[in-house]
Amino acid sequence: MPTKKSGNEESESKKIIDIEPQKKYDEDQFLTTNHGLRINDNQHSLKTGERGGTLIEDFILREKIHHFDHERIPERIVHARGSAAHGYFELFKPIGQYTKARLFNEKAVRTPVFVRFSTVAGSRGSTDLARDVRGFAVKFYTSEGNYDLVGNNIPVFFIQDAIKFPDLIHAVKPEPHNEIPQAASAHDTFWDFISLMPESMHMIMWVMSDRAIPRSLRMMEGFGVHTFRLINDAGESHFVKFHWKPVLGVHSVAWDEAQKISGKNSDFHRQDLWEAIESGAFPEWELGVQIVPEADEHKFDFDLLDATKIIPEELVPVQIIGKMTLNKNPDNFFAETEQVAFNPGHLIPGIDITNDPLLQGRLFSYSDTQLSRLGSHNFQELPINRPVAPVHNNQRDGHMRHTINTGRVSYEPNSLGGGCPFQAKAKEGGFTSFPELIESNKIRSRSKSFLDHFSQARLFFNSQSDAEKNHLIDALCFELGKVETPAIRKRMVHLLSYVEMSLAAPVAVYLGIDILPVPEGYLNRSFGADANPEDFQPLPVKSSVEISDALSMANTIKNSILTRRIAFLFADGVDQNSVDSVKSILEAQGAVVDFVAPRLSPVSSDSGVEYIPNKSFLTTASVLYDAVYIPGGLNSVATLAAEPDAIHFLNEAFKHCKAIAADGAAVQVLQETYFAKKLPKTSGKEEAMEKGIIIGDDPGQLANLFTKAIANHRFWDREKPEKVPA
Ligand code: HDE
Repeated sequence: MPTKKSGNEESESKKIIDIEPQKKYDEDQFLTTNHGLRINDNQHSLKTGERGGTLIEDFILREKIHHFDHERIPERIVHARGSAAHGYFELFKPIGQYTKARLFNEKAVRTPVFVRFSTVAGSRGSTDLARDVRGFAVKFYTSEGNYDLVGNNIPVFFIQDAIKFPDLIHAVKPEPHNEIPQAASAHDTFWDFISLMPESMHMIMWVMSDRAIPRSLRMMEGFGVHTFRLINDAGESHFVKFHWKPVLGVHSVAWDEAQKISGKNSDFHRQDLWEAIESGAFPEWELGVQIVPEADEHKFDFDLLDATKIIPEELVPVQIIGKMTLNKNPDNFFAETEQVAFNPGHLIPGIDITNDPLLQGRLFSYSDTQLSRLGSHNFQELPINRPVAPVHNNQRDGHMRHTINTGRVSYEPNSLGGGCPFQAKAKEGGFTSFPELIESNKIRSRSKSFLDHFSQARLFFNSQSDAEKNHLIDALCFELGKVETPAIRKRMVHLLSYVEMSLAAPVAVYLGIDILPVPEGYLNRSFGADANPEDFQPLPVKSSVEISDALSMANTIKNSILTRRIAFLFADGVDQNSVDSVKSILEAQGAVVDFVAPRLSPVSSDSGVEYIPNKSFLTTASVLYDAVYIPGGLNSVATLAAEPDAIHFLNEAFKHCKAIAADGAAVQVLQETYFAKKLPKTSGKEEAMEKGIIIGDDPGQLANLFTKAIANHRFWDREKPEKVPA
């Protein structure tokens, strides 16, 4: 619909009329100090005369500045940059046969959740589009206490034992002498470490794939990573892996695009999440579980306790049991997103941990890190961390205590407090750890069942589409190309050759390295000083599953354009019908349309109706959109054809394999692009669809074909053969 005024302008002027009188007369709105004193001058400090020095007695100034000086808390050592939202979880399919957790038994209950997504390596102010793992941490506020599923968007991890975590993070973070590079793994220390840790090879495949540069936080999977236990009423245990499957499918951007987005809008993911929720397009994920009976623990060719392994879905299918919806943005970033404190040890009855040595180390780390970050063990009392289940215990005092505990009893057992609070029996909801039988020596070692480091890396690589394989190879060329130490590059290429020659060879050619056999005893440093290195050589295992469709994003859901951003490029004289009809069809399916013009001043259409551009070529960029449309209109088309910024916009969209549509009357603009010679001769044909370029004279038909092309996400197949400069 054409508008005379943008939506923003209207609500802006309305706000002033509505809120101003209320502010003036509402007594609660007076500015006060933190002890409640009303302030009558927030413009001047107290001075010895108009031009005199400031008096130390100005307690109002002192309080304000002191509070300000202490506004920052230490950022998280990892996962510092995050974006979060509130929502709820609904169960479709109770799984009482496996777990007594009410969360997974009560269909009628909507369990509130708070979810924080994050990058790992970058600081709080770093870019969203770094090549990195994404944190996917969910806090369920259940009636039995908070349950935290603190996962990632990648189902495996770099290391097998928690004792290597500080080494890994020191290696990936900016190098300590010069704090370079920020939020990037493409540097010597990271690859030095990785090249000496063959166990990381499966994770490296995921991190070098497009999974590490998601299109949106709303379009990525989540995984619990470790194998956990579910315990039912009878006390029986089943192993479980948790999966979050995004309803919009799993989609990524191109690496060149990711780097450009980092410059054009480093808050790209944060803003995307925020705007989707504000617009009512609530992000959704289905929760799936892979269940393995206790008796099948040793049935697989990998160890369930090894966090560098997945359970291929071909071996154990993912059963969908519920759905999570995020429907509310935080009110305050610091109070909620920054202060939320997750902990894999926040368990509820019916869910328990396993002996995964990576998980075991995490159990200690999270509460410890909260202490240094939030300053006190009373962080559980912060509103965002408070459980909805009542808290009764004898823990007392400490910094910043909020609770006012009454009475004289803070010990148990007691008679003076009537014995309260009582311990709960298991049937009263008390937590009992799974009584796993343990018969072993105290030992620093690793199970031989952890020594296969390559079979699942190979499974991942071989399961990718050709375009995905190319991206992975390109990512390795980029990352290792940034490494300056030749020996590190060599070691990495050797390791890659253990994964798959068709992966290692192009990387070796790019780097100009020969693939040589790896010296004996070198491949695994995960042995102690007194151990025999021979005992720790990687096992040459072949995965029983050779291709897994679930591992390729080419097989993801591609049936929706909900929340996809489409740029309409136009100028004065644009054909109104060509704009309105395509826009209404796209918007009816939930897409978001931005008008992009050479200037921000109103654009008059051929019918005289004015459009207010949301963006100009100066304030936005092709990389911030999923698709581009050029409506007709003689003058508009002529202006754009002569506008280098518009042509660059289109060339970039083509380079990043996006859908591009043009009214039949706008072909002149396309003809100015680098990809002009690849344009289909006829409109609306299969051939056009295959390339993702749609040209048509009938706006309705064009919009429908365009919709299919946008839902397809990207036309990766045209990337290499039809590469254009942009
Ligand atoms: Fe974490 N991790 N981690 N981690 N992790 C933290 O806790 C740690 C690991 C994950 O949005 C820290 O509160 C160790 C695996 C997420 O607030 C810290 C080890 C997985 C988040 C910590 C791991 C994760 C964290 C830093 C190896 C996927 C962000 C701030 C044993 C299953 C949560 C904090 C949020 C955060 C330690 C490995 C996920 C330092 C020691 C594996 C999503 O405690």
